[in-house]
Amino acid sequence: MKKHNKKEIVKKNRLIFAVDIEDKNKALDICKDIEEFVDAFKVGLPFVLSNGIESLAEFENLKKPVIADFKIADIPYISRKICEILSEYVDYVIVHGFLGEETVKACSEVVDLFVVADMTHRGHFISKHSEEIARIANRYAKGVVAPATNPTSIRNIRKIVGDLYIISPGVVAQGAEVGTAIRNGADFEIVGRGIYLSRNPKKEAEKISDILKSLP
Ligand code: BMP
Repeated sequence: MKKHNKKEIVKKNRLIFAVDIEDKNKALDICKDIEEFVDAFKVGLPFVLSNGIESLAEFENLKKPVIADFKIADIPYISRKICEILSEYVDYVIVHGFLGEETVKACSEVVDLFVVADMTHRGHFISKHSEEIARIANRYAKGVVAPATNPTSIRNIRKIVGDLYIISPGVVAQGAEVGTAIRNGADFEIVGRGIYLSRNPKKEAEKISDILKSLP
């Protein structure tokens, strides 16, 4: 396996596209089409389980970095192994923080991380531990994932993570308005369905990034 050519995430459009599309050609076509309006592609299990891990290599032809969203949550040894495999294809990996410091540290030794500090849906148990998770992320990660659907949570997490990147899902399809997360301290907003289910993904991505870029 050739060494992956690392791409850094740069804050310009402040938009990350969630590539939760099973059809590889459709996914890559949309990514190419909207690339100028996003800062990274977040690729998760729907894409990788449908197309195989080798399909991640096809993102090499795009200019923007890839964040693998597998929300890794296992013992340190296994989590690190998964991150090591992913590091051959992607630029960043999302891991869960609730597994504790040892798991996050082990992963951070092999790839750059974003740590899930809180989530967008109702009924989970992560919020109770968001601050502890944010403190762990502070030591080992490039950034954290925090919910656009809960601006108070973003503000609390920002106080702990200093200038770490906060990337924030929940925008459009899950009800958060474009710009809410950034106004409350996030660096990037993550949008999936709001772009790929729209009639014209390119126009939609441009519209969203125009709004995000205009924010202070
Ligand atoms: P959508 O814009 O279609 O709702 O997609 C949101 C994306 O962000 C999905 O890939 C989902 O896995 C991810 N996500 C989320 O929605 N909430 C979280 O708390 C954490 C996530 O990673």
